[in-house]
Amino acid sequence: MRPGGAPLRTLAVLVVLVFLGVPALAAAPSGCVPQCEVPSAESGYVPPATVVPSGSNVTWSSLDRAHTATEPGVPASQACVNVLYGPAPGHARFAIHNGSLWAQQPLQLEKRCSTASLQRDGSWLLEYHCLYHSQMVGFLLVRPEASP
Ligand SMILES: [Cu+2]
Repeated sequence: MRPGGAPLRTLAVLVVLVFLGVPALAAAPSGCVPQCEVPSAESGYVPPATVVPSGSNVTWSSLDRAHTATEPGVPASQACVNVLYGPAPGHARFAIHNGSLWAQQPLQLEKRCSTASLQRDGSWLLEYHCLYHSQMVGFLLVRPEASP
């Protein structure tokens, strides 16, 4: 990772979240913004930032080849989310409880997202990336309210 990369990306995601998140959240407080499915390609996750209420399932789908959505900074085997997807979409459920953000993939135990950061409003921000394509970086903001 180049020096200064993380702060720049954090700034970029905040701009994205303010741009698409706030007005849309006012209109639909309990849904995903803009949606709970993240299509992606080697060029990146689309959109790079998604806002979901706690308890939501997020789906990643591929427009080209195999990708992952993986918590960075920890071994992949310990990552709270390490979704491999390609021809078939991949899924994980995100929930806030016990003072942390947790993720659960189908047929796996729920794992704590140790790299997620708590925001002032009680939301948790999780950065994720693709293990195969270093330019693919995404963000998930999980809001504390329960899913409908
Ligand atoms: Cu990839």
